[in-house]
Amino acid sequence: MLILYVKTGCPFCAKVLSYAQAEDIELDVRNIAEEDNLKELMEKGGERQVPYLDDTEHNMRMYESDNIVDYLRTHYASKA
Ligand SMILES: N[C@@H](CCC(=O)N[C@@H](CS)C(=O)NCC(=O)O)C(=O)O
Repeated sequence: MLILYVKTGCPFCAKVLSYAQAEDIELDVRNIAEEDNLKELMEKGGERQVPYLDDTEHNMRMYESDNIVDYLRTHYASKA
């Protein structure tokens, strides 16, 4: 499962979301406006910063929108 932590109005989150949508990559999007999601993010990453990706299947977690887009492109984008 690909979990993406985001915040409303965050342009870096929007960039990742827009890339994933264009490539038909399914994300479980969790907004840190919800306390439980913020708590999860802090437990996993230790910093209050979004976007943050948790690829549960491959045990890979990361901050930084450019790195997230690169990761999605390399591992999940359609090669067609
Ligand atoms: N260089 C980072 C910048 C991320 C960033 O600045 N995120 C802001 C929201 S747009 C953030 O998490 N701020 C902390 C907060 O809103 O609590 C990236 O490209 O992902």
